[in-house]
Amino acid sequence: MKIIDLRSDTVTLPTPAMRKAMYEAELGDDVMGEDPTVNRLEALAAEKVGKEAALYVPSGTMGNLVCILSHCQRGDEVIMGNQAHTFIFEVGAASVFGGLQVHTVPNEPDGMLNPQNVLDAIRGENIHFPPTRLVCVENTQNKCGGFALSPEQIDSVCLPVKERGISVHLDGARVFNAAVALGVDVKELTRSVDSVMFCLSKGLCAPVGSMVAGSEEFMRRARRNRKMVGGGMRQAGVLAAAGIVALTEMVDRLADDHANARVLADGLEGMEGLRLEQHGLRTNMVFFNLVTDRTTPTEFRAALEEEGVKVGYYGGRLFRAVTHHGIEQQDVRRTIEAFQRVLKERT
Ligand code: TLP
Repeated sequence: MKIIDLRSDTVTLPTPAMRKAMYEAELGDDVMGEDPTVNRLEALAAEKVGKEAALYVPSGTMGNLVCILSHCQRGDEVIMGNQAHTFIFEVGAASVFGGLQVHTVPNEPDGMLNPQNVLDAIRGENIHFPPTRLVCVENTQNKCGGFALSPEQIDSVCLPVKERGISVHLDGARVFNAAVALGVDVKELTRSVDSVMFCLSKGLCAPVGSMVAGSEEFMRRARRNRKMVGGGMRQAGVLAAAGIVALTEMVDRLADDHANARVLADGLEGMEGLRLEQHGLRTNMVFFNLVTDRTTPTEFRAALEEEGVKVGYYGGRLFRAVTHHGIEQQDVRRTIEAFQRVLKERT
C-alpha cells in the first residue's frame, strides 16, 4: 500500500532531472565564492525575485535568521505575527543569536497583519524603548492555513513601515505557491520587501536548501552572517544543481498541488467531526479541526495511518494536510475515503 504522506511538502524527493543535474554539477569552493553552480543558482534566484543579489543557505530557518541578523543589532525589536514561523517554529533564534526582542501582533485568519496594528507596534523615540528595526511578514502564512496574500495586501503592510525607515523581511518559504495561486509574477510579491527568504526544498522538491535575496550591500552582510552561523558550505553546487532545476522546472506544476488541495478540501468539507479552516485563497494546505469528542487527536491520527494516510498535527484539535509532488489525484480520493471510514466509526 502506498503511504500518502501529507504531513508536509518538505517530504518531497528530488526528481530524476535533479539527480542528473547533481551528478553532473560543476563544483568549486563556495566559501571562496568559486562554486560555479552555486553562483548560477544565486544569480537565477535574484533575478526571479527581482533583487540585486541572492545567497544559498542550507535551510529556511537559517535563511530567516541570517536576514534578521543582517537587518538588526543586539537590543533591537522585530515585529512579526503571533502565528509567524519565525516566532513559533524557529527555536527563538532571533533572541538567542541576535539578542533581539520579538514584538508580536495578531495574525488575521488569512495570515495577514493588520497594517494599523503594525504601525501602532512601532516604538517612538523614548529612552525606555528598544528601537524597532524590522517587520517580518510571511506569504503564504503557514500556520494560518497557507492562504496566498496578494501583492496589494503585502504592500499595504510594508510600504507604510518603510516610510518610517524600518526594513521589511518576507518569510516566503512558499512564496512561489502564493504567486502561482494568484497568477502573478513572484516579483510582485517581493517588490515592497527589503529581503526575502524562499525554500527550494518544499513544494519545489530540491533535497536541501533555501535562498535569501536583497540588495548587494545587504547580501554582503548576509554572507558574513551565514558564515558566522556555520552555513558556509564548500562544494555546495552538488545541492545547488537541484535548486536550479527546482526554479526552472518545478514552479508551474505547483498549480497541480493547489488543485489537489482544493479537491481534498471539498471532499473533507462538511464531513461530520471535522471543521475546515477556510479563510482565503487556498494553496497546497488544508488545515482542519477535529470536532468530535468520540476520539482523541492521537487515536485519530493513528487510525488514519492504518489507512496509509499521514497528516500533520498542530496541537489542540488542529491538523494539517499538505499536497505536493508525488501526491496524485487518486491519492486524494483515497485520502477522502480513509477520512470517511475513520470518522464514521467515531462520530
Ligand atoms: N516549515 C515546516 C515546519 O517547520 C513546520 C513545515 O513543514 O511547514 N518558514 C516557513 C513559513 C516554513 O513553513 C518553514 C518550514 C520554514 C520557514 C523553515 O524552513 P526549513 O524547514 O527549511 O528550516
